[in-house]
Amino acid sequence: MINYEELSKEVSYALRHAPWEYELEMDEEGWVSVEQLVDALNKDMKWIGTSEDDLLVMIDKSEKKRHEISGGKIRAFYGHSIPMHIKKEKMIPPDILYHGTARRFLSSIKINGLLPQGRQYVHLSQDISTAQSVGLRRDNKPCVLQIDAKRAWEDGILFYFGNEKVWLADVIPSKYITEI
Ligand code: HQG
Repeated sequence: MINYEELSKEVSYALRHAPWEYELEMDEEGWVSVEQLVDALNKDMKWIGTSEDDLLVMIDKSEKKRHEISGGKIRAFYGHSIPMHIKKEKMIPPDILYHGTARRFLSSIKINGLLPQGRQYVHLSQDISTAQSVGLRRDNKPCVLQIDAKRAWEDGILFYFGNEKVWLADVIPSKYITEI
C-alpha cells in the first residue's frame, strides 16, 4: 500500500529542490517528464511499481494543491529552491494577502520586509486560516501578517500565481506589512 503523503514529500523534494538527484530535465516553468520521474522513483526499492496513476492519486488525495500533471509532464506549483529560476505567471493579486510566520522572525521582517530566504519567491496565503497553518510549521503561536497587496501592486511590486491559496512575490517591503 503506497503512503501517498510520503510520496508527495519525495516528489516535492525532487521537483522543488533536487531534480538532478533524480536525473530529471526541468524546463523554465518547472515541468519534468512524468515518465522520467516514474523511472527514477522505480529505481528506489521503496517506490518500485509506482506509476503515473499513483501520482494522480497522490495529487487527488492531497489537501494542499502542490503538484500538477498535464500532457505527460508534472510540476510543483511553488516552493522551489533550485538555482535555475522557475518562471511563474505574473498576476494581479487579491487586495489583501496574508503571511503566517514565527514570532522570532518578526523583528527582522519589520526591518527587511519579507524575503524569499531559502526559496525563489516569498510565499503568501490567500486567507488567514491558510496563513495560520503555514506559521504553525515554525511556531506554536504563529503570527499572521497582512499584506496590502493592492498598494504594493500599484507601486510596481510583482505578484505571481502559485495555486488558489498560495501567491508568490519576489520581496515584500515592510511598508506593506501589518501584524494582525
Ligand atoms: C521567514 C509550505 C526573517 C518567513 C507552506 C518564513 C507554504 C524571514 C521563513 C510554503 C524574513 C521561510 C512556503 C526576514 C521571511 N527575516 N525571516 N526578513 N522574510 N522570513 O518555508 O512561507 O507544505 O521558505 O516568514 O505551507 O513558511 O511545503 O516559507 O517563516 O505554502 O507545500 O522565513 O511551504 O508548503 O520559510 O512556506 P519557507 P513559508 P508545503
